[in-house]
Amino acid sequence: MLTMRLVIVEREPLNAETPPDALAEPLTPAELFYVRNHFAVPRIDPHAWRLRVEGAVERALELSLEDVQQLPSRTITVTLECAGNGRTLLTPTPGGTPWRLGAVGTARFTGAPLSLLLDRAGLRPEAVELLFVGADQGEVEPGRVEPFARSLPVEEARGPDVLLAWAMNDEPLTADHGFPVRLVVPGWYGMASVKWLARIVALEQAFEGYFQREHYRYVQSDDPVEDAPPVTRARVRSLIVRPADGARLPLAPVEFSGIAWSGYGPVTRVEVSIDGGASWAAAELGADQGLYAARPWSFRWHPPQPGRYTVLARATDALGNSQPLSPQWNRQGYGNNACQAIQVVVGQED
Ligand SMILES: Nc1nc2c(c(=O)[nH]1)N[C@H]1C(S)=C(S)[C@@H](COP(=O)(O)O)O[C@H]1N2
Ligand SMILES: [Mo]
Repeated sequence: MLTMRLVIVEREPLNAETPPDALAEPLTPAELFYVRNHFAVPRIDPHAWRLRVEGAVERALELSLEDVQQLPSRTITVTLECAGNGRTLLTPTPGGTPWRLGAVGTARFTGAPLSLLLDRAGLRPEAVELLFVGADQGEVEPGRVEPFARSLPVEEARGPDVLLAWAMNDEPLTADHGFPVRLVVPGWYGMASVKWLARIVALEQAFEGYFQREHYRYVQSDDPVEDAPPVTRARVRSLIVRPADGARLPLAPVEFSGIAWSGYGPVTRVEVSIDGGASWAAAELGADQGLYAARPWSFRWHPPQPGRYTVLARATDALGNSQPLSPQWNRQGYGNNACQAIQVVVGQED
């Protein structure tokens, strides 16, 4: 365990994947939880930090960290996945951070329900979106500096499970994960969970910032990016955690195990194929950590003979969404939830 490290994808700013073995545990320790940073991590003095709530509200608010921590809190176990997870498995590989399959992690997040704060501020009827602005910023195009900022429709932002989180796995947030306060939007891909939260603005029009209008869109063709559907909830997906891709196994019973999640509802079924997708058998589902947490699964297999096998896993959620066998390509490389395929070699073969 002590030897596990983040898998570095980019050093400056830090972008790194959760090591595969860490995904076998119900909770991912903060130090091993994938990091997705667009800009340098802002250094924030927790005493000077204030969260402003403004725009189309009856009462603008300004809260200290203590104020936020004194609001009634909830703790929810949430799997966060970057929308770009698995981008490098698309062909041709789109530009963008070259994620393999480790841009995902599960943690207990504690914080105040955002809806409480919105009630205190009093949203005016003109408000259509809530904008969340991070304290980090940088040049997104030559000469154009923007903070990392994302909006949510009012109905989504008011959901009871959206948190202003100040703890992760019962410890204060680390700098990389958004200290002192981040938004956590359970069920949505990670980009919605704005770190280093500085301002919340009730907007009367849809937000048109760089990370809303020009990114996080499922662009299929040469159409203008802003016309493409936005990336929202995490598509149903499973990962095979053990054995590792390429493992050599003895000719003896083996257990495949992994995790499965969906931002659209609970995972109801995981199936495994040991013949490259020709036939499927049901895996067993493990302990349920709640609606937003990845569910462990396992599958015992008796290899019939030595050889090379292609093993796939496929999850289905309560809405009937299921993973495709091959990914749906899109220009920015988001939402690749195709079934993962691994190879294992049983017996003495080379
Ligand atoms: N302020 C800010 N918030 C942010 C980001 C960022 O770069 N800046 N990245 C987003 C993206 S794309 C993801 S996937 C998640 C990653 O959260 P983590 O680094 O805690 O895993 O944070 C989101 N929130
Ligand atoms: Mo992301």
